[in-house]
Amino acid sequence: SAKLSPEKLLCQLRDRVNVTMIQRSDGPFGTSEWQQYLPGKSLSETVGHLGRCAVVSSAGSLKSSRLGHEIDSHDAVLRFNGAPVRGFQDDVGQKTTIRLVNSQLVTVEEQQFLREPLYNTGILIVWDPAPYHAEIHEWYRKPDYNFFESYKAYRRTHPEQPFYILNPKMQWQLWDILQENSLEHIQPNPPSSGMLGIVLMMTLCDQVDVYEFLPSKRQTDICHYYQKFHDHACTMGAYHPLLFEKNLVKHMNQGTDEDIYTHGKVTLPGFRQVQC
Ligand code: NCC
Repeated sequence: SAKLSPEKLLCQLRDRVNVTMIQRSDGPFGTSEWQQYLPGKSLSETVGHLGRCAVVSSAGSLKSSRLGHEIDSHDAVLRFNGAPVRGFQDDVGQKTTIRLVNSQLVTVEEQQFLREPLYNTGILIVWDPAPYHAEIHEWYRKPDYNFFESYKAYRRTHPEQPFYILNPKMQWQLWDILQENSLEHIQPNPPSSGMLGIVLMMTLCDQVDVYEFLPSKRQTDICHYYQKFHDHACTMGAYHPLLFEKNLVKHMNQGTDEDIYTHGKVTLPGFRQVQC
């Protein structure tokens, strides 16, 4: 259903989605208090130049995939929310370079977030659903989940671990492109962590391999590879425009349909490789 050619779509994503982390110069974060909390180094300084990257969805279809070695062969691996590696290495690998978490987890599951060693590996990035194209001050006054105190508490206990806040403006820049390339009307909710993470890695890496975002032959109603919970909405979407995200990613895939079927694997170019 996508309207633009894959090449044009990649250019639109590259040129219109501004992936940045909150910095000291971002309005309400310019206070002396926030200076102590925001990381001193930029994300690109922290990660350096990345070649091949893997994005690992949390889908149940990763179970029994035995993709661990392949995933770990990448220069960097992105995981989401509370997705564990311990006990699941054979299927999802053991490397975690970046973990993208939503503000609900940081707020509602604050005690686990502050305590679980799972979160202490790699670079953390938190994102929060902002109002449609809201100005940063408006979002700061009314975040979807007020995760700021929990963020600060984590920073106090883990001052050496890089922990960024995703600038919320990219969600709606990305959503606009999803809407423009879909024939149907999309609910005005921000893209899933999965889709945000894919675009984030496209800004940092030369190549991005995404695992089980487009389901393989192992497709299942089991929501996560690490839980027994069944819900069809996990793969197809309810709150997030997940189906539209998946159509868009399928349209841009540079790998084969065979790779999707057997490995749930999609290959996307990093924006540095895209010529417009
Ligand atoms: O489930 P979640 O997502 O943490 O999954 C991370 C990303 O993996 C992709 N996914 C997941 C399951 C599945 N069967 N198919 C998939 O393609 C999606 O791209 C998804 O984004 C989120 O996006 O942040 C989400 O977070 C959870 C939950 O908040 C966290 O796991 C923390 O506990 C949401 N679930 C609930 O609120 C109940 C989920 O809707 C979205």
